[in-house]
Amino acid sequence: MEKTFIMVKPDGVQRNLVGEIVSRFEAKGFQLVGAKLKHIPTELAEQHYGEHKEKPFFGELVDFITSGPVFAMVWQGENVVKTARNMMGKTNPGEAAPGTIRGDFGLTVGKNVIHGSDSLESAEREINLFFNEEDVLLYDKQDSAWIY
Ligand code: RTP
Ligand code: MG
Repeated sequence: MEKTFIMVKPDGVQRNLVGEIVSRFEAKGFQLVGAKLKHIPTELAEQHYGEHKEKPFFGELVDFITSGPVFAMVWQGENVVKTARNMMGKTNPGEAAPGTIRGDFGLTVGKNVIHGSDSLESAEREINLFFNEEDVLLYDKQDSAWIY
């Protein structure tokens, strides 16, 4: 089953948006299979955003993403990579549609609340950067006495 890497950025954690964002992915029907609060070391931030290392905003991006804890997650479900990107909205919150996470909660491109993998290849790379294999839990939804 397809998986993607989603992360509430430091601004989202500071603004108490973790629960709201988790709720949106749960309500959509995706399954949470990995999660942790993490203060990203600079080296990991530079690896994660390696594709942007020549961009003028790279230093600012790394400073921001390492400025406080992020909430890193792995979500699973059909077409989750693309659907999650749609739920996040455009990179610049000023252009992101209302109803999307960035459209509803973001103001500036530098602090846009959430990260999500942009392809299947990125998802695999990013999940491996942030999670050990044993910390991604594959489990069935159970129809048992304790779900009510
Ligand atoms: P992300 O990787 O964080 O999920 O965002 P994205 O795919 O929508 O956008 P991407 O092009 O990968 O850019 C990564 C992050 O860099 C910051 N950025 N700043 N100042 C600027 O012009 C600028 N452009 C991009 C954003 O915070 C973006 O999320
Ligand atoms: Mg990106």
